[in-house]
Amino acid sequence: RGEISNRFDTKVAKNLKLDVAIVGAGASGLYSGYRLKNGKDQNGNSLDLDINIFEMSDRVGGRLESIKLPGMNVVGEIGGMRYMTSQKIVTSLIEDVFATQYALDPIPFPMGDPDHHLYYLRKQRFFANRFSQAKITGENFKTHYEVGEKFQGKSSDEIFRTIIKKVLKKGGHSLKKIQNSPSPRREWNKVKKELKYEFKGPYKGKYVYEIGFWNMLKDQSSQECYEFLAQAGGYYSNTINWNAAEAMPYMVGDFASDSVEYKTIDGGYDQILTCLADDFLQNGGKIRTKNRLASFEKNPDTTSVYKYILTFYNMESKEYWKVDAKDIILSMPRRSLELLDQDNFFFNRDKQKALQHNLKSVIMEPSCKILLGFEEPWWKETLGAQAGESITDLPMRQCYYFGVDPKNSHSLFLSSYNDMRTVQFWKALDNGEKFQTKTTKLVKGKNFLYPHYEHASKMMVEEVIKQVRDLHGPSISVPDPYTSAFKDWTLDPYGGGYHAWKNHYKVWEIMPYIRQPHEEERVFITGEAYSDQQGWVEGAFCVAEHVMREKYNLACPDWLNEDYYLGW
Ligand code: LYS
Repeated sequence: RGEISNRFDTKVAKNLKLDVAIVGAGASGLYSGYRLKNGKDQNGNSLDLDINIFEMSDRVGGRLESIKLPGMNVVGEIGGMRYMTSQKIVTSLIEDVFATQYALDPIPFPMGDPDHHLYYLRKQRFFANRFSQAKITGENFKTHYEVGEKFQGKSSDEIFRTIIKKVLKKGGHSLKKIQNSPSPRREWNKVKKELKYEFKGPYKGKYVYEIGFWNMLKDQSSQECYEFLAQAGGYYSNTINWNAAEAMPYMVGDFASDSVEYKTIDGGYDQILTCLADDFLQNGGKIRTKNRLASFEKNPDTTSVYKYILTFYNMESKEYWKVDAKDIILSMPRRSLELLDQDNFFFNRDKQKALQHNLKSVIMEPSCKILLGFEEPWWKETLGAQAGESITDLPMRQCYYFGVDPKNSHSLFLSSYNDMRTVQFWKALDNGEKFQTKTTKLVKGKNFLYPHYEHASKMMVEEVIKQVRDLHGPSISVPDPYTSAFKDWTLDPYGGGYHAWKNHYKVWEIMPYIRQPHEEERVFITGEAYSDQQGWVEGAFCVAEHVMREKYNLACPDWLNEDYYLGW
């Protein structure tokens, strides 16, 4: 992985003329490059195009970033960390295409055992199995939330499912039927369009996509029950007031589902993207890092086949330079798009009202992670946890008991995975003295920082450890960590760790619109942000695959089932 960056170009290249300029070397940009170079048209022929991928940072991978902390051979994920086996593009690439080509090793992403995971909500500490156990013993387990008689004793996952089933039923649909259909996602998309909210009250007769998920949850339960759902669910992003119709399959297909299989790649999830990059380079593509797109214009020479001129800022030479291209694929999230020149022909804020309106159809969701390294996996003996997570309403929100180096005891702990409003809590601590890596029996030298990722501040580590101790309670002693890493995906150019559709917008219209906002222009937009699997690599891949089929006439790759549903 270290060496792939040696094959990136960072310099200004004069008189560059391209068939396709892809901007952004994250999941959707790399996938687009890979498919354009590797794919075949309907007649089985390669496209033979000149393609460059431009990237403003010095690395590829976007919001996937696997790092190695000192003193352990366990890889830490500071960004996206897993996939679901129901997601066929990412799964086939990892387990089929690249498993042979690059010897990728897909491994389970274990969620551990709820008998050994904790909840700490409103100062009440209990094991995650408490709800299911109470059912066996007949106890009507009461949390510190007045969720009401109807929902008391139910876990947040159960309540989500109960509410979603009920709304579907009243609208004339059945969750079972959707989930048992050959393509639940295709079926959901039909339902999302037509489902009406048929309950008495302020939302009666509205389409579900017109209301927010918070609106719906509160209406179906109470504000107090909503608080329970938001906090016990681990992610604030899942319960903000986003598009209720989009939220329904999102919740039952993943977070509130009991049959999800998560996996990752041994040695780091970002290898899925470095493999795409490597294949693209091997097939003659170029990746130009440290080049930031500033703007793009139409070629004043209207007879030229190179319809567009892109202006890049080269971070090394600190100069602007120009590239001619026939097509542009903007593979970037909302914030990155909005950082581009908003006065050019494409974005023009006075003239391109539809695009400007539609770009705002998604909410950018702040999120950050704090990783800690420990000399011992303290959670194993005291808590009995092998993997998986504990959840709290404290600003750390979710922690994950990650791997232990098989050769020694140094262990990785995701001490905070949090999103939306809690990110501000940590942001304020992201300054001052850094937490220095300490000498251990395996880490030599003293007080040093590793250069290739950001460390947490001393203050942040002290605060997060305090919360971790609070969550685990007095009977579990949590030692001091020896090293840390911190990543806030809210910062530019990302604007957030992931995205969510706003209510009211007709997602089935926006998705195809965003892929090619102006019919007469070959400027495409791809990425997770405007996908129907937001917060997942698969979302980015599906949108890019759509562009490959619709705009480049590529045939379905032989490793993917022709019927696999790519979404709207
Ligand atoms: N895919 C992400 C995860 O597994 C979830 C993002 C949640 C966004 N609402 O944690």
